[in-house]
Amino acid sequence: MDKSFHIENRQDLYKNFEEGTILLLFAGNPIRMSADAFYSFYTNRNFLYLTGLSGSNTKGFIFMAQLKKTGPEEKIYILPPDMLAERWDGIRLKEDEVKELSGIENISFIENFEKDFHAAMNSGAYHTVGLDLFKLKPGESDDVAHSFIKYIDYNYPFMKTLNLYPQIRRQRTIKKPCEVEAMRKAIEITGQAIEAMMKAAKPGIYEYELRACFDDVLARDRVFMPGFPPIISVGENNFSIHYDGRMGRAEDGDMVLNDVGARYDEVGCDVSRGWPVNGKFSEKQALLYQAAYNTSEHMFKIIKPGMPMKDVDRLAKEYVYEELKEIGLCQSWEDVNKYIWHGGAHHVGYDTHDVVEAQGEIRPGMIFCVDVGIYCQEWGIGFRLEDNCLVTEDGCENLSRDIPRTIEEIERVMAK
Ligand SMILES: [Mn+2]
Repeated sequence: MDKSFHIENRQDLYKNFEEGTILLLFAGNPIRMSADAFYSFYTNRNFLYLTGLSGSNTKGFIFMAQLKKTGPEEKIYILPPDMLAERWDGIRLKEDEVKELSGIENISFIENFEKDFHAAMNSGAYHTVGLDLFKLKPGESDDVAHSFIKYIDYNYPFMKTLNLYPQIRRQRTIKKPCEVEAMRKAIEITGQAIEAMMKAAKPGIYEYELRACFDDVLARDRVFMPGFPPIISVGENNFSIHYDGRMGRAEDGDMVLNDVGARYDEVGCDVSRGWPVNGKFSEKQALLYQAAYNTSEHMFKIIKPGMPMKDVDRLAKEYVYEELKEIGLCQSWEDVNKYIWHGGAHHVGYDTHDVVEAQGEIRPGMIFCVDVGIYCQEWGIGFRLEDNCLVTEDGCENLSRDIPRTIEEIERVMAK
């Protein structure tokens, strides 16, 4: 992503806060797995959105913006060069690289942060510090921002604090053209990987073999970490929505489920396809798949700006119900819950379940999933059809439409 994107994100953020506010964002710290082993470091996405910096060499970085009368003053605190540490953990980002990626001119070393912050607190020029105070659940353990707010409360009790998260979330709701472009590339790579799995499939194949196929295609496009842990399941395992195993073996007549997404420029997509491992839909599979497909097509026809976001799941469910009634599986509305286990209209972007403000109406520039899952345990058939929908000025575009999705397209790809 060009740094102009991140510069604009910061400018948009500053507009919402008064002079005399300090904004602080932390890249985060590695989380310990066991003994002296750590989980792969993953840069806080709001930090990335505002600075353009991510990856294992951003551990511990801090971004500070001081909103002064003369305008915002920005600074990034990075780790200093350290020959011995870099020998083990890899080369650290240099000052000029950080400047180039972020568009922030003022770079300092992390050891200076406390001193600078103390000086700002005692300068009399600031009344508020804003931090990203997101927590998924109230009882969740503190991250670096939550720990730091306690430090502020203790050392500078006169200072007000506020949560930047709602404003950043508001900004992330509408995607800029460069994000849409990155999303298109992520989807293109994902499509190649799904097609490769379709072509490799045959009765007897294991989930781990399909997974290896997926990883291989992504790696060729230098995507070493997908947007989220891929869900690649077969047969009965398709009934576990967030399945995490790899040892399932596809028997002749089983369906394969892929709920996967590559990332490009850190922007991730989320696409699901369900298809028969033997390359030919059975009669029952075709009936259910066509129901999901018709529903999805219907949704892409009606989604447009102004429609309430919550209607996407509701209307999809109502449409599937009509389809299942036609097939004879549903007699009354209550029956539909036997087959529809989830909605799926979540936004995508830097996060797979993207951080947005989406309670209200659909607006141009939003990208969210249209996900139709049908789980018919009595027939042993479960799958979902999930595509990524870009809202345009007068309707929407199915960004993942080129990834095989009709019965004919899937059977044609698998016949090759
Ligand atoms: Mn999804």
